[in-house]
Amino acid sequence: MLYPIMTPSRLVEDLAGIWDFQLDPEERGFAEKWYEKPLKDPMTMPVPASFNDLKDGSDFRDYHGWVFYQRRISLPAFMAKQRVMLRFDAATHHANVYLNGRLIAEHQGGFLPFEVEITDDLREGEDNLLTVAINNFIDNTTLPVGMIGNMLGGNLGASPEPKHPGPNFDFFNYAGLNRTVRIYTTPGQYIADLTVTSQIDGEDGTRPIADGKKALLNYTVAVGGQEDPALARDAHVEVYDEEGNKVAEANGLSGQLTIEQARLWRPLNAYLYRIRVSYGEDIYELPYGIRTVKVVGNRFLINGRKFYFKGYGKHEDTFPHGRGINLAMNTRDISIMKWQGANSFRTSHYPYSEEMMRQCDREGIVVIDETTAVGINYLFGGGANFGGKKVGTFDPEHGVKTQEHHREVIRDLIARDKNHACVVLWSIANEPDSSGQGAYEYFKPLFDLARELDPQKRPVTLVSVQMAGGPDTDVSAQLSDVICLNRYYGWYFGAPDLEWSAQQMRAEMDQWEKLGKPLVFTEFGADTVMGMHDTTPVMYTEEYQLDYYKMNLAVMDDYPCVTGEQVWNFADFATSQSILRIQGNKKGLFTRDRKPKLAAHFFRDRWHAVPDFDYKD
Ligand code: GCB
Repeated sequence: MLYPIMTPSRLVEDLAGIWDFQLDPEERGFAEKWYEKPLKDPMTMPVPASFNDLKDGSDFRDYHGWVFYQRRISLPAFMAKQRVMLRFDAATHHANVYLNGRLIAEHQGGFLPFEVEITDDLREGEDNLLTVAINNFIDNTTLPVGMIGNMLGGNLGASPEPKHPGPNFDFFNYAGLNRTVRIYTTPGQYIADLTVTSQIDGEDGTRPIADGKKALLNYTVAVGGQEDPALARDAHVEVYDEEGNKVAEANGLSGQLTIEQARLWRPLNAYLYRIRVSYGEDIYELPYGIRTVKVVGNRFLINGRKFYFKGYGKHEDTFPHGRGINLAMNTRDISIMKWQGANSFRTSHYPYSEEMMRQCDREGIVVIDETTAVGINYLFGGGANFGGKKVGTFDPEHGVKTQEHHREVIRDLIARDKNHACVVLWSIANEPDSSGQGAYEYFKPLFDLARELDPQKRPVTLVSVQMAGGPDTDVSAQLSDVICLNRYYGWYFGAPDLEWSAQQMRAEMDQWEKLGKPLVFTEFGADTVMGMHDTTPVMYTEEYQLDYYKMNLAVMDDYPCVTGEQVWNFADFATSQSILRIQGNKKGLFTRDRKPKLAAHFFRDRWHAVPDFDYKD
């Protein structure tokens, strides 16, 4: 799906602003058809943002159910001949969209875009009533997964079981219109999609590739509107370099472009071409970086050189935006990454905004792109609680029912992010029960799907939970191109005995090393309360976090297959309340407002010393 941009043929109108908003705790909204007329007693609500932290009281913050967003829209007469689209970048998690009282779209899944054509629904010369009903409901059919119970353990003697499922994952269930809502226009015959792959003449991605080689770009343009063979034949594609010089062109809806002396997109040294497509009256432009990604043995190669991931698992989480898009903080975060000598992050545990992906393309930040599949794991909290009976994650009767939606998410994620140079690895899921009965049957088709759909054939992984064990039990050993491990030796396992923890970690690593695949630590970390210090490094102090990391890194550095370290987490973040969470998860190297803890300075020294390429060779 194309990101909406202004071009000589397209207008984009951002619907950001203060909308009307109403909670619907008594579930009257649909029966009383709130979407047909102005909301009765609305409060104000900014869009885009999560609503949760914007008004006070736990009834509001922890609200569960339907909410209604509303505003009026109208379109200037000069746009009347255009095709008009209404696009939501992310509505979390379920959305029903009404225009002038009529349901025009429904979407499940809170982190990927959807759009609907409204050309014929708009009343010309009048205001139009746009209502978006959103539900933050999660259960064993949704991604992320919800369940009754508390994965982090509740207090003893807690109040009766909640009426609805809560998160089976460790981040606050922020909801609402989290990302931009836009109207955009195109001509009637329009460019619907663009797919580009590249090849460097004479190179297969296994040897270092220099700039200045010939690059071949294969492109396919999908179009919509009335079919017209002449328009298709005359479709024109041009490639411009960063200085604005035209370096290649071709005709037709698919074909090959030749750049005689290509400059490559490199981590922390990005180079983006501009691919400009014209089809009839429509014009669209795609920023595009040329680079190769390949796994050979236990090496992860970018442009033929062994890459070492230095970075983080992150969250889209700021105050008071919640999971609402925060362009300023994204910019700050990338600046901090560079300050620290990092080169990458994982979009844990859902696809991030398109703006962030485009910014990573520009800034040369390498991304592991993850789906919304977090919580496919009923091992947490001792198993899903069906009348006290423990059941397996993939149990046909009571287990997760997520596979169909999981397929949709993989399809939509790849459709959205397939052209990004920054994306080098797809993560199908975070910490599923990958050693559970039925795990292989669940995941094999999803890996196959990702491999089939990705035009660039990037490697595919799932991010493994410690409880899944080693290569003998964890299906990721068979399925993943890159082994991604979340490990908490010295925190959840073995703390505070770091020596013993190191021994356990080595024993596990001896197993993985034999597999001969590249391995990235996608999570390791210790909760650390900023400002808590001690001469003896006890848990939760900044000194313990530092010692914890030194121990983990000493082990990782001894294993040649380890091709990356991504700490958990970049910054402290909001979670559900529990006795294990102190106003949120405190494993950040930075506080939630991005102030460095002791360990942040340690990583700054380390990551400026550890090279981006050829580490340990
Ligand atoms: C994990 C999860 C992550 C949690 C983290 C923790 O394994 O993948 O979502 O936040 O552990 O801090 O417990």
